[in-house]
Amino acid sequence: MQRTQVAIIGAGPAGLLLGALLHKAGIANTILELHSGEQVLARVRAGILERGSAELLDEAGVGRRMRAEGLIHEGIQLSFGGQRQRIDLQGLTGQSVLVYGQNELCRDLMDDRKAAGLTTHYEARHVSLHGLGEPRVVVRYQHLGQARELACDYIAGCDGFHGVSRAGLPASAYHSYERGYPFGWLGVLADTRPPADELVYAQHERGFALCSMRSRTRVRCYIQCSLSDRLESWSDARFWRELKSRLDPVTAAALEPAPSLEKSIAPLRSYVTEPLRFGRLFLAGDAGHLVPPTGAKGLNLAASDVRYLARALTEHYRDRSDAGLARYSEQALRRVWRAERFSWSLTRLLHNFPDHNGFDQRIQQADLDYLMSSRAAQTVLAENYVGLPLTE
Ligand code: RFL
Ligand code: PHB
Repeated sequence: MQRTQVAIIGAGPAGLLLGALLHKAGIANTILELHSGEQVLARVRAGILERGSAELLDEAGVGRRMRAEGLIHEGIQLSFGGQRQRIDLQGLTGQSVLVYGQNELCRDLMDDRKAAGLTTHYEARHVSLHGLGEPRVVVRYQHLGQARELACDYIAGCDGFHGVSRAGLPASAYHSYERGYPFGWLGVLADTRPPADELVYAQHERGFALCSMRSRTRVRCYIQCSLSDRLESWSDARFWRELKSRLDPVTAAALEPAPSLEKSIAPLRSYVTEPLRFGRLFLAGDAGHLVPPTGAKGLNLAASDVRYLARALTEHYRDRSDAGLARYSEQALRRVWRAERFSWSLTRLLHNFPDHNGFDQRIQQADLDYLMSSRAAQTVLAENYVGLPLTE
C-alpha cells in the first residue's frame, strides 16, 4: 500500500496548483489522473487570469513563463448596436487581467512537478474513495491493469464536473443548485491576428460572440450556438461568416479568417454543490461548481478554492489547527456564489434567449444602454471581471 498525506484526484489546474502549493508547504501529495498528460494539455479552455490567480501561481513558484508571455489587458470591448465601446478595467478598478492559456498554465505546473520529483499517476482508472469519515482514508484505483491502493489523511477532489469524487457520495450528503441555459458555445482556435487589442464581447440579435486570444498571433473565438448544433455542420467558412455577422463593422473588417486548429462545442451551465466538504474529502474547482464561461471565472474560482484549501491544510500540519479546514466550505462557497451571480448576469446581458419576448429584449437593450452611460454600472462590471477580493 502506498501512503501520502494528501491524495489529489485530477491533474487539471485545481489539482496541479494544489499539489504545487502543498509541496511548497512541505506537505506530501500524490495526484491520480484519469487521462494521460498529453490529453490534459490538449484541452483548450480558459484564457483569462485574475490578479489573485496569477499571484497564486507566483507563490507556487511557477509564474515565470506566465509573466514573460502572458498579455496584460487593461480593458475589454463590448460590441452591440453596430459599435464597439470600451470598459476601462484599469481606470475603474486599478487592476488588469492576464491573458494566458489554461493549457500553458497546466504545462508549467506539470513541468515543475516533474522537476521536483513529485508523484503523479496518469491513466489511473476506476478511482474510488473509502473511509471518508474515518481517520485514515484509502483511495483504490487501477493503473496499467493492476489494482492499487493509496492511504492518506485527506483527499482533494479536483476531478472536474464529471469526476468521481462528488459522484461517489450518497445523494443525501449534499445539495446541488443548478441552472441550465438553452444554448452552448462553439469555439475555434486559429492562427490569425486578433481583430482588436482587447477581448471583444458581442451582443447581437443572431446571438452572442466573443473574440478572445492566446497571443498576438492566435485567436480563440466563440459564438453562441444551439444545443442541438453538431460540429460537422460548422465548416470553418461558416463559422467565420457567422462570427463576422455578429460583430460591429470595425471588428468584423479586422478579423482575418484562418483554418481552425481546434473546434469544440460546450453547453453552458451554472451549478453549485453544498457543502464542499464530506469528512476527509474536500471538493475544489469544477468538481464542486460550474459557471457559464461568459465571465471568465471558472479557472479563477478553481484557483481561489485551492488557495483556501492549501492554507487550511498548511494550518493543519504546521500549526495543528483545524480551524481553516472547518471553515473551508463556507469560505470558498461565499466567493463561488458571487462569481455565480456575475457569470449568470453577464450571460443574461449578452446572449439571445430563444424564449425571450419583445419586452425581455427591450430590457436587455436598456441594460446595455444603462451600462454604457453609467460609470457606476461599469465599475460593477469591472470589479467583478478583474476578480473580487479573496477574504482571509
Ligand atoms: P478540470 O480542468 O475539468 O480538471 C479535472 C481533471 O480531473 C480529471 N478527472 C479524473 N481524474 C481521476 N479520476 C477520475 N474519475 C477523473 N475524472 C476526471 C480530468 O481528466 C481532468 O484532468 O477541472 P479544474 O481543475 O477544477 O479546472 C476548472 C477549469 O478547467 C474550468 O473552470 C475553466 O476551464 C472554465 N473556463 C474558464 N475559466 C476562466 O477562469 N477563464 C476563462 O476564460 C474560461 N474560459 C472555460 C472557458 C471553460 C470552457 N468550457 C469548456 C466550458 C472557456 C470554455 C469554452
Ligand atoms: C477564452 O479566451 O477562452 C475566454 C476568454 C474570456 C471568456 C471566456 C473564454 O469570458
